[in-house]
Amino acid sequence: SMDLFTPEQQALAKKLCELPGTTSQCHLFEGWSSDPSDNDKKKAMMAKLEMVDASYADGGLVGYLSNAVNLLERSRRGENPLEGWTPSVPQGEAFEVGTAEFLEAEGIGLGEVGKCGFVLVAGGLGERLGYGDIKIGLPTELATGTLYIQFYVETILAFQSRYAEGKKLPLCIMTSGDTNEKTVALLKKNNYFGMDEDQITIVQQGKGVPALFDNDAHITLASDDAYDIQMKPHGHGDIHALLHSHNVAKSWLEKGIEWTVFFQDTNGLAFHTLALALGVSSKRDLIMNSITCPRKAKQAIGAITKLTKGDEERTINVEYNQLDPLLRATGHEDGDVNDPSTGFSPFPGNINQLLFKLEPYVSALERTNGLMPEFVNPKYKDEEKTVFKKPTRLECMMQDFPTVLGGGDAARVGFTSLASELCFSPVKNATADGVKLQQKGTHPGVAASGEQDQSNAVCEILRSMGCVVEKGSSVTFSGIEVSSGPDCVLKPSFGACTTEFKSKFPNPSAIKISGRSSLVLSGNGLIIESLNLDGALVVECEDGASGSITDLSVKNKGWVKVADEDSDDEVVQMRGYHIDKLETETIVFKADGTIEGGNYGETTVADLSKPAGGEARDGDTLCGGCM
Ligand code: UGB
Repeated sequence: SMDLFTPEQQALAKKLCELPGTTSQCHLFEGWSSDPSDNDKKKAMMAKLEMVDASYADGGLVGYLSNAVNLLERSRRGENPLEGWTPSVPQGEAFEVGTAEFLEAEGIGLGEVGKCGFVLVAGGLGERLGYGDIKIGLPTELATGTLYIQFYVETILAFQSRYAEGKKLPLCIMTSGDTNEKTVALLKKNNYFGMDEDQITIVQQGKGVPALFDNDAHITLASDDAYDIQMKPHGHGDIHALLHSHNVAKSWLEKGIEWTVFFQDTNGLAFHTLALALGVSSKRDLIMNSITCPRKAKQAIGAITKLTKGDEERTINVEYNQLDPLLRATGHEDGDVNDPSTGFSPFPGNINQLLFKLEPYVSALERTNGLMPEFVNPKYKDEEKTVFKKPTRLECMMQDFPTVLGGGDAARVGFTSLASELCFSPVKNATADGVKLQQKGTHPGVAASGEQDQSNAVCEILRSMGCVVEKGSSVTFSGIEVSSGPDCVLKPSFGACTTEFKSKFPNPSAIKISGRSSLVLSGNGLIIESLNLDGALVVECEDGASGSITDLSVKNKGWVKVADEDSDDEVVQMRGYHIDKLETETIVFKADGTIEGGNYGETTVADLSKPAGGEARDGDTLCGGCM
C-alpha cells in the first residue's frame, strides 16, 4: 500500500524504521491493519509525522529522536547537567521603588521605551490553573474587567503614544496548537484592542514534540488510536527559533527597534519594571537582562545564578528543581535555603521577564538559529530507571539564552531586581493549590492574588510618592487570604510607571485613599491634584481632553467583595468572590471640554484662565480643558 504515500513520506517512514538497533521506530506501523478503510487514517498519521519532521529545527524527527536517546541516557545515568559548574550569587542591580536611584534608572529607561518590541509567550495551556480557556483572556481584575491581553496592548499603546514619536511598537505573540485559534479569535473579536492589525505578529509553536515512552525514545501512540501519535509541548524556549525563522526579530531591527522584552501570559505587574530595566540595560550595556524578585527558598521559580567552570563564566537561570542538588553538590550542605538575615534565598528569583538588546540578540539568532539547549525530565517507575511513569519529551526554556552567548558577550548578562509585590504576580495555580502554597508562606499565584497584587503594587507606588493610602483589612475567600482593598486601577492611558504616576499626582500629600476605597483612573490628560476618597471613584479623561481633580472629597458606599464560591462564572468561581458596585462617583472629562458627573451634578466647565496644578480654586472641584 506504499502508493498511498508521497515519496517523501515513504522515505521518512523508512528512515524511522531503519534507526539503529533498539531505537528503530517500526512499532509505529506494526499495528496497521490491511483493511483499506483505514487508509485515510494511515495518510493522516504520515502527514502528522511529516509535520513533526518539518517543525523540529534541529534535524527533523530523526534529530529529535537522536537528541532524546542521548539525553535519556544521561538522565538514566543520573548525570547532573550542571556538573562541573560552581554556583555563586551574581551581580545585578536591586532597587526600591521610588528612590533616587530607581527614578534615575527609570528616567534613562523612559528614553528607550519607545524603541521596544514586545514578545508575549502565550502557548502554555495553564494546566495548573485548570481554566478551560486561554489565560490571556482572563480578567486582570474585576474592578474594570480588563483582560490580560487587553492590559498588555493598552500599556504598549500608552508607551507608544508617549514615547515612540509616531512609530508603531510591534507585538509578537507566541501561541501553540492549544492556544492559537482562541488567541486569534479573541484579538479579532476585540479589534486587536486598539492596535493596528499589522502591529501584531503571531508565531505558533509546532504542535509540540512526540511523547516518548522509553529510554530508546520510542514514540508513543495515542492510547485510543493506532494511527495517531501523542504530542507534548516543547516549552517556551521555542520562542527564539520562531523569532528567527519568521524573521520577526530581524525585521524589527531593520525598522529601528532597539530592544525586545519577553513577558508571560498572566502577570499584571509586568510593565512596572520595563523602564527601570531598560535604564539598567542601557547603563550597563547588557545584551540580556532578567527581571527578578527576591526568591523564597524552594519557591517554584528559577534562580538567577552565576556559574563558573575554569575560565568560563555565565549568569543564567537555574531551574528550581536543579538548584538544590547543584548547591548540595558544591559544598552548600543545606541546599536551597533562605539567608536567615533576609528571609530570602540569596539567589534572585527569575520571573521570566527578559529584556534583550535587539542587535546582539539578532546576531546570536543568526549564529544559532535560536535553538536552546534541551532537557528531559522523566519520572521513573523503577530504580534501574528503565520504565517511565508516563511518557516524557524533550523541552527547552527561553531563559537559557545565555548558553548561546560566547566570549565577551557572556559577561553582558545581568538582572534587575525589585520587590515581588511590584513586579510579579502570575495567575498559575488552582485555588486549592494556592491555599497550600500560602499556608507554607509562598506566593499562591492564583486569580485572587493576581488581582489584589495589581492593586497593591499601585498603592505601594503611591505610598512611596507620599500619598496617604490606607491598608484594607485582610479577607479570605475560598481559603485564599487577600487584602480587602483599596482597589486602585490606574489604566495605562493615565500612567504606566512610577515616574509617570509622579507627574499625575503632583501634590501627593494631598491624596488620601481609605482602605475600603476603589479608584479607577484613565486618560493621559488627567491630573489628580487633591483628593480625599472613601468609597468608589471612577475618573475618565477622554482622548484629547484634559482635566484635573482638585479638592475632591468622595464618600459613598463604594464597592465590596462578596463571597461567591460556587458561581457558574469560572472567573468569579476561581476567586471565590464577585464585586458588588454599591455606589460610584463617576466623572468624565470629555473631549469637547465638558465634564460629566462630579459633586455638582451639573456639567461644570472649568475656569480656563487658571493653569492646572496651581493654587486651589474656591469651591472648585473639577477643572477641565485647562492644561
Ligand atoms: N509557555 C509557552 O508559550 N509555551 C510553552 O510550551 C510553555 C509555556 P509556565 P514554567 O515565572 O513562575 C517558568 O508553565 O515553565 C508560556 C520558568 O521556567 O507558567 O513552569 C506560558 O504560556 C521558571 O524559572 O512556567 O516556569 C507562560 O506565559 C519561573 O520563572 C510562560 O511560558 C516560572 O516560569 C511560562 O510558562 C515563573
